[in-house]
Amino acid sequence: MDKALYVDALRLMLDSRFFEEKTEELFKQGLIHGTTHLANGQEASQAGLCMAIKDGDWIVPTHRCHGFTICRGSSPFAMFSEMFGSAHGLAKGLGGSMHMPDSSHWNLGSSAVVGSGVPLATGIAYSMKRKGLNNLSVAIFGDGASSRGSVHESMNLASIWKLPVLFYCENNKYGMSASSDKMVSVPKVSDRAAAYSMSGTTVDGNDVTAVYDAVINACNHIRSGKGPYLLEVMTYRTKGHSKSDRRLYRTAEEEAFWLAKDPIEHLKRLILKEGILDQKQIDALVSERRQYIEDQANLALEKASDRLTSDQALDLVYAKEAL
Ligand SMILES: Cc1ncc(C[n+]2csc(CCOP(=O)(O)OP(=O)(O)O)c2C)c(N)n1
Repeated sequence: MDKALYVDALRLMLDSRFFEEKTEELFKQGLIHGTTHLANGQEASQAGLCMAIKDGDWIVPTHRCHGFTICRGSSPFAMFSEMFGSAHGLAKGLGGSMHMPDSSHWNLGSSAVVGSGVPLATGIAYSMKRKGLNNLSVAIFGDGASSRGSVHESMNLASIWKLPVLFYCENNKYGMSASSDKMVSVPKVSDRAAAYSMSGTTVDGNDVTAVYDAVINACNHIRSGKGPYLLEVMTYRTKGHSKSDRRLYRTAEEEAFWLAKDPIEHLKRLILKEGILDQKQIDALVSERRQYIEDQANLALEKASDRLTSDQALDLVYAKEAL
């Protein structure tokens, strides 16, 4: 990653972190309903991927989608609105935290069904190949999802048909309470690439520069017609799986180890070391981004009662002819 991009990466990562912090606060205040999956600690994976792909490349995220959605370019106002159930939301308030599609930013959105986005991304890649486009799709999935049949079927077909798809495994060490060390039968998820005659590798997912470089490399491979690529990024979710998780399945020592590897603090140190910004400028950027997210949340809250009528909602859910 060119040093000129470091500050852009920090800005995106701060927006993602503050979005998660604000979301947690709003949940605790009872202003958001349902559930949510926070990705604190995974910001380098989200920013590194989204900065390295191009306009027209589609992503299909997971239930832990907020950071990817922000980094792909969606408005935090529309994302907060979605969680408030308002008509200003990305899915007009009908989806909530796990369903934030945004076609204007090439984001198909996600679903609660673990691993279900992978065949969809593979289908997008098939369509791109048929149309002769030089774009690709990114199938984002977790270490837990990596054991699902839909993921293996997609990899097999993508390899046979040499589809332009990046299989992007965000390994945050756990699928709910199950450690990937115990639940995945190979040392690294990227080892699975060989079984599908694909290229693949594993990188430090808490170092945005490593993620970015690895994605660029994978995309060059895919765009040159060599077929799909499996990239695994190693990271850690510092919060629980969802809002009710007390994290009893892991130790305080393990959490402290990963907190010391915080991707945002790592990038700040790099920016200081390279003399790109000084501490005062970093602090100013942090305050600016915190305030930006706060303002977006407040605006969404002010307009939260602008809801679809039930007729408008039904028009969106069912095709007119079907009614
Ligand atoms: C098909 C299916 N099986 C089980 C679940 C319940 N479930 C929700 S999230 C999750 C863990 C997913 O882990 P991973 O793929 O590693 O993603 P992460 O939550 O760590 O981001 C499970 C098992 C589900 N939603 N869908």
